[in-house]
Amino acid sequence: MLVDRVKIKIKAGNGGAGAVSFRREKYVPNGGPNGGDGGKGGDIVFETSKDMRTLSDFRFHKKFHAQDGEKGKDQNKFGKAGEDLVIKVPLGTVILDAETGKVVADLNVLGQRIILKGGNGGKGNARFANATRQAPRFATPGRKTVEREVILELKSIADAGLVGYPSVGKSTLLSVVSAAKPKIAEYHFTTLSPNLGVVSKNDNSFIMADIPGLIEGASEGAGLGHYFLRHIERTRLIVHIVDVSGMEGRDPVEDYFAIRKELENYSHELAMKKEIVVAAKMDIPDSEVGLEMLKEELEPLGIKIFPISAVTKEGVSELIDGIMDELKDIPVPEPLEEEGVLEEWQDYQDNFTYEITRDETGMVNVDGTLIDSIFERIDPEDPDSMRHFEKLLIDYGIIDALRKFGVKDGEEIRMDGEPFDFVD
Ligand SMILES: Nc1nc2c(ncn2[C@@H]2O[C@H](COP(=O)(O)OP(=O)(O)OP(=O)(O)O)[C@@H](O)[C@H]2O)c(=O)[nH]1
Ligand SMILES: [Mg+2]
Repeated sequence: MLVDRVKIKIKAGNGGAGAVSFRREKYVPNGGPNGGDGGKGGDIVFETSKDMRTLSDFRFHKKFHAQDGEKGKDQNKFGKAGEDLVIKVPLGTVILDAETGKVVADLNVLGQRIILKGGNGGKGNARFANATRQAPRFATPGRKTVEREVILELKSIADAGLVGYPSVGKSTLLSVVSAAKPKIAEYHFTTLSPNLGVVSKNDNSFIMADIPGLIEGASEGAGLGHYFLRHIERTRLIVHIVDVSGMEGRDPVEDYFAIRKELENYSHELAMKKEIVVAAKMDIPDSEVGLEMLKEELEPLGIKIFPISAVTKEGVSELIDGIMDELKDIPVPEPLEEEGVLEEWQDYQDNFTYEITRDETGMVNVDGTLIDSIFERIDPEDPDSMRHFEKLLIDYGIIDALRKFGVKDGEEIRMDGEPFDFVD
């Protein structure tokens, strides 16, 4: 089964916590603070590959968490940064926000792109020493990151897309004009997932996509047609292959219009793309008859027909010239517009800070934008909401941080100025 749409979870690494530690020297009873900063969490990086053709790697692997940064250490040593997690995807993969369906990123160029940034490490206590506070007993926690659920959707990037009924010779043509080695056989639906090949001639080249055969009703899902048509949504030129040999007992003119109808039903935009027609299997006797029928119907409509035989290679070179000629005048499609999701996510994360301090009276205070945002999400009158509140405190590492800070069971603390009893 073709896998070209998957839902996965991604999360950049948390920042490591800053350390609380003091110098220990011979004869020096109370050395200065020397707790180092925590390391930055690893990023989530997507890398496009032109050799990957499906998203099947994601069928069973759906959770991608980059490494957390290490905690800071004593002697002013920084914690190690978490390793980035590089996720390889086929060229042409679109990332959508699973919650809103918004376009997060359109990975339509070869290379790497950071999608989620790792959390910054917390600051060690060494950083908090000043003239009046010589022995700070606190450090800041690393920045926690948020897990995001995204949908990966593959929309192949190709200049020319081969469409047509099953067994008309699409894959055979691709194998003859490029280095691609698609499966070829006389039965229908030999091709089960799109194949890409680079076609080069003289100093020019373009990418050709071979998709599985279409049948009537493809636009409504017959033969998985819908999935396949997605792959040619972004091709610049449609190369419509019609078997004119009559060897399957079908009428080439009817075939042509039936496929046109499916393209139109799928999307008007797709149907509006420039198209050229290839009359295939010209080496077979009787194909001349089919070619004439097709010419008679299509030439008055201004449609160009290229007769070829992938077996004898007759007409193939002229077809490549013809495709290159058409592509000269068709602009490269713009990538999908990214809808500001990455900025929103980053913003959200950047604002997530909190600090634990102990004031002159000994009271522990927890403040910061993270606390604000948690309070925004709870209703103190509602027990369910308060359970959620506790869970959030645990998830964001605040309980742990308080415990490490030295808060004892039953001790009263203030969060955002509100009194709470710290109960483990
Ligand atoms: N005689 C002749 N046979 C051809 C030619 N091109 C393809 N064939 C044969 O037609 C059959 C189908 O070819 P494929 O290339 O697999 O067809 P397809 O359009 O990719 O088919 P699906 O992947 O099933 O949609 C194979 O048996 C090929 O050998 C040609 O130019 N001449
Ligand atoms: Mg095929």
